[in-house]
Amino acid sequence: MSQTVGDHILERLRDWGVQHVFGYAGDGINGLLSAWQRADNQPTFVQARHEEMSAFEAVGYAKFTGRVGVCVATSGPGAIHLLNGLYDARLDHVPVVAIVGQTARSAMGGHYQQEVDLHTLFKDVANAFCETVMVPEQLPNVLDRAIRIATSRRTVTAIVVPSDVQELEYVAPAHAFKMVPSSLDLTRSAPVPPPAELERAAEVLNSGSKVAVLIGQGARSAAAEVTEVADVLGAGVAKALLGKDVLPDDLPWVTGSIGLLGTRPSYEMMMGCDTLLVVGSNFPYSQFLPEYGQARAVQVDIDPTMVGLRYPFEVNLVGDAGETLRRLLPMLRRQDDRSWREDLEAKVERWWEVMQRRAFTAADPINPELVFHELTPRLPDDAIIAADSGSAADWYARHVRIRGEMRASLSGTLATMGPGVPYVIGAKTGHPDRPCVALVGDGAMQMNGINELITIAKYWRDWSDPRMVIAVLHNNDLNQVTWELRSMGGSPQFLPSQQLPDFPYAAYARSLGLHGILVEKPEDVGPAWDEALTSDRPCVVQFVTDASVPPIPPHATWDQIEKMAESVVRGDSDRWDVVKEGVRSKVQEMLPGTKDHPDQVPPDD
Ligand SMILES: Cc1ncc(C[n+]2csc(CCOP(=O)(O)OP(=O)(O)O)c2C)c(N)n1
Ligand SMILES: [Mg+2]
Repeated sequence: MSQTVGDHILERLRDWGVQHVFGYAGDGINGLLSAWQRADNQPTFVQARHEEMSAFEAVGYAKFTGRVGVCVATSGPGAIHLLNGLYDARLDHVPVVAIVGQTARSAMGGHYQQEVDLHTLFKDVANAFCETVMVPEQLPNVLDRAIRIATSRRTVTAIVVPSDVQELEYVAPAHAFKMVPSSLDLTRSAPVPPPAELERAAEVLNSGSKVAVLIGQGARSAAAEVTEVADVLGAGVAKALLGKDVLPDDLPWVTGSIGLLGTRPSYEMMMGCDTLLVVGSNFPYSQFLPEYGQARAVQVDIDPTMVGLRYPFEVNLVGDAGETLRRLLPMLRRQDDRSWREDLEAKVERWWEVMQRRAFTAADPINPELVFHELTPRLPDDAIIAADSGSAADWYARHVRIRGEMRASLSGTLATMGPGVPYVIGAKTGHPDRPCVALVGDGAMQMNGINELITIAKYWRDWSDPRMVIAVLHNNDLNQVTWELRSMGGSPQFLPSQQLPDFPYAAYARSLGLHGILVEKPEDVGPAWDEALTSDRPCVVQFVTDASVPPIPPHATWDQIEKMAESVVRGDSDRWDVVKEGVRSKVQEMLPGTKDHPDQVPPDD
């Protein structure tokens, strides 16, 4: 039976095991859409409100399922809208394939409607592979390469299909000159460094007595090996943001997040170590790693182009994290002096006490830290969690304690606003049986999350477990940037850029047939989480939070904290009268006692 190019693209996607495609319609892909109808919607088309959301959904799907994410958009404006989501994928090393339309071949170059130079548009984001299908015989090769390259290099690829080509009859490549055949198979490979390189790494690691380990998402399949290495070396393990769910936080030697959003124990471990092992992480902020020359360092990464970037490593092992560590382990000598590790464990224990204390510090009306603190014990073991960029990322990084089968992510490298809600839509599409939680600021909700609630309302009945909670930090402020302005820009708050208009998030959710809860009192925070996490439908919880609670970085000195507090007090708007008494006193409440190691002070009681 004859097939169009559109039919063939969908068949080939099915052959690759692609079950869902995230997209938005337009006449640049009409040929594909009519093929979709003939294909009885297989793979399933998931419709967003905006192509950027389709791309984010593909990223969330790929992050939480480990499969390739596929998104589709029309030519011109649709392709342009995809861009930010595609960059999110590319920067976080997530495999995503974009399929976009283009004007018909007869009009190309004619300054035609919705014709933009898609190769130039995608030149950077899809630099690994971007190809236009001009004749049917280019398929299946172009599609296969797009999937294979995206998957094996964990990156973004793009296929451009002019609208008239989508409707041509598909003709397979012939066994002939200038024809390129193709095949479907993709096997996983796990490269390992040669024994001599492993010996060099082992020598470095065995020479230290205070070993710090930093893991990222590249260690995902190596949790057991990292655990064993850390045990043998008597090390603590810090986690880069994208590696937050690689190891649970109930292990006493896991120091938690690192960096500006990180924990004090991670910071102190890095500042005090004499040896550093980085596994599967491209954590960019070298000021949170040991002083240059302080530590001998080894890196393990699967990508030879990503090693040696962040620290003057002595040995850069290129290989699969699990396989490499498995081969390294027999070469490592057990550290008998456990004092470094015991000291780290004590710091971690104290840190959680500090977190608890911070969460219960009074605020007006709700301390955002309390929202995250109350969430953690209520999270189901199999929850999937997404945080948006904004102060939510701070509280997520520090307060959410990973355990069980939980998965969690955010836009780690692009740090874009907006992926929180679409990530969990992508997650639910891949795992309809798992509860999902998105932690999102009001700015991000107004940017796009509100619209994407419509998508949730459209699809939630298809999910076998309907639980999806969208938690909104309603602080009427672009708070993260406000604090950045205060601590780095020296400006109290520039209201014309920072202040946000009000919006009834919970009531709006209810108007869509979802559940919505407005929380205005600290004592209602826990019960609201309970209600949301047991709801029979997706639920928006609108937490009215205090914008004056400072996201204190782990390395902040007392002076810096006081400066942040003063910057609020200096704020000249009436709105800030509420906090006049000050973040200063609040900060002091949170960090009683000492100017030297504020975060390390145990609670008074
Ligand atoms: C697309 C995009 N625009 C702007 C920024 C800069 N930015 C980072 S966090 C933030 C504020 C987020 O505000 P909101 O969502 O209300 O969260 P809050 O910090 O108030 O909790 C901004 C503007 C960004 N990261 N991404
Ligand atoms: Mg906000």
